[in-house]
Amino acid sequence: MLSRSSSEATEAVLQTFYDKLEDFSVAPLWTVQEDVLVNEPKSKAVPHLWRWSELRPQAMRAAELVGTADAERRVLMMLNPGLDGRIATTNSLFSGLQIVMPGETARAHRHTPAALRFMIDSKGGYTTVDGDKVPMLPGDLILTPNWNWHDHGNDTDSPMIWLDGLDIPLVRMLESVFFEPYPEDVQPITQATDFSFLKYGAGSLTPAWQTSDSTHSPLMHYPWDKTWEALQGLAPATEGSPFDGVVLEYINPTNGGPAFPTMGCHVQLLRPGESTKAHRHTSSTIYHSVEGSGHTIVDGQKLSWEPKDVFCVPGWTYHEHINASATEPAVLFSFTDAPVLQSLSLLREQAHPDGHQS
Ligand code: GTQ
Repeated sequence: MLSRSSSEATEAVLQTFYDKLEDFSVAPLWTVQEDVLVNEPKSKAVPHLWRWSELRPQAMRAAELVGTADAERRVLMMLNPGLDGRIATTNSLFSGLQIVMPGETARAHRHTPAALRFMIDSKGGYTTVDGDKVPMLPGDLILTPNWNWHDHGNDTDSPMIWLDGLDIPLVRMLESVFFEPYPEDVQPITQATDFSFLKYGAGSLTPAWQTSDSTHSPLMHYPWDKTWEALQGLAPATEGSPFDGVVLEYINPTNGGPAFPTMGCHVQLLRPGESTKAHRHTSSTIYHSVEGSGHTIVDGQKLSWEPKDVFCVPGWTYHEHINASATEPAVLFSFTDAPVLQSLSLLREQAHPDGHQS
């Protein structure tokens, strides 16, 4: 009969042994076992809300003080207060507020972190993505996948401000960051304007003469009018998700997959007075309220959002959304690292046992 063994070693003897082990760059697992193999995840990131009313003036101030010749990208990073200054908004995701002033360009470059832009304020302007000039109007989602050249330009008379979403913390952790400036400030436009939208924007009608085998969506532009039309059309006809209301994913039109292998994007409509049930998942999420006001309860904490605010839900924290208005819908855009967890068999989801948090 085999059994678990005991030892008589004293604390002092053990400590001497542990100190000695350091000489060989090893350490005992058994003293830290419970820190490593936790029963369930506990993110160091905390629920947090960034107010548009506070950030917009700071972005305008940044535009006064710093030019795009000095700042490769004029971005105010949203740093999670729980992450000790790490360049991260949740454990794996980054978001920032980028501003491009009338007449400015942000020069062409490419990098391995993938980026998405959700347009907040603009009367036009564009991002060129690998030769495709993509217009940017409020509510538009624009993708700049891993290693695609991109430069931003504002040829209007009003500031462009948008939400950036990148997988920077994940790519840094994987030690796979590469960056390259384009030889010129602005890359040439090699396609018809908004070419990816012309080619793939119909969604259910895609080019039949070729296949796309890229791991990201070949569609770089998801214009707001189409998004809004889809939400408006569907909302009266269905209950939607108990956790997210009428929630739609921005998909890769060629295979139904997420926008990027590392990040998925969603938009959701909460009907007037709607409150969702609470759930949690190992993926983390960054939200931006497109319109409407309400609150999201995250880990028992109430985050009250107004139009254009940004907030984050760390992984494995219960959350539920409430549209505070009795008459107006609320719309939230969000992005998530769920595709990463999904592809590694690490995506878990759990409904709150009581339906709602107390
Ligand atoms: O627009 O290319 O928020 O390179 C961070 C890094 C945006 C961009 C960010 C970037 C960009």
